[in-house]
Amino acid sequence: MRVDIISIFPEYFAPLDVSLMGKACERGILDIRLHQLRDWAHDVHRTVDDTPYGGGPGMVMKPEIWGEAIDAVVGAAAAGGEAAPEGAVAPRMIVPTPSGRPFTQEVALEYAKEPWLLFTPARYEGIDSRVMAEYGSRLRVDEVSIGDYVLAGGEAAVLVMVEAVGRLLPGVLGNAASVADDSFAPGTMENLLEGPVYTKPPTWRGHDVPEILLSGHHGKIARWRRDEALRRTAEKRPELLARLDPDSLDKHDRRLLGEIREKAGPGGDPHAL
Ligand code: JAH
Repeated sequence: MRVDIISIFPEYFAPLDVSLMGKACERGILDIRLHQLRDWAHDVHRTVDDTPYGGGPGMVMKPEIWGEAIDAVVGAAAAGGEAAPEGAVAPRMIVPTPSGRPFTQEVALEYAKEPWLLFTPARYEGIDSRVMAEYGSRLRVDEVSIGDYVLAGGEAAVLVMVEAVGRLLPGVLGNAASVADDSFAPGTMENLLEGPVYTKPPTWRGHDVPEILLSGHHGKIARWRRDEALRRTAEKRPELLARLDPDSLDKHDRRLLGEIREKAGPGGDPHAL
């Protein structure tokens, strides 16, 4: 997968050379290309921002600079100056913003199927909206939020998304099964949190590893893990439980959820199933 990132802080992305993402880059599974937005500025000060129309605090990123930068990065391939990734004419463009659609595991899986992503993280109050309008009719543009808080800019959100997508690419994780067992993974873990995990020693500072995990009974262990996932989700994320597909629940699941609901009583969480 090719990933282009246009930012006034390309150095912010140094962590992508570390650990799993670094390995994916070395192996050629991920081809990350960083671009300094200011390279497309017009003045000696390399200005990328201006005051907002209608007044108000802060500054807004100028559309012309972004337009020339995106045209250069995307068009270099289209113009034949440089090869686009196999089968890709144009990238999917992703703009992090608190007002975007929520980034979820489902979105990460969708992005993992793309041959080419272009991230355009903003600073200040954001990018002049006409940039998203212009490229919305030329590329597929997603305005995406990684959570309900405001950052100083979109760069940290890009790091989060590249890591969430990158680990899903074929050959990046050693064990493909771990992706299916992840919290939120579509299928049996959809809308569920993973339960607790343990390693050696069997007793540490008086805390024991649950006996079932030492038993070697793989069927019973799988059932226990599922119970723990349901309990933990009910405890920490009751609004997720409400979104569980009833068809995805077996009779053990239903019985356990019944018990959990009984304990919560009529004054239990109103969002719970
Ligand atoms: C802040 C541009 N969803 C998290 C998120 C994403 C982007 C931004 N903040 C939070 C942001 C300032 C300027 C983008």
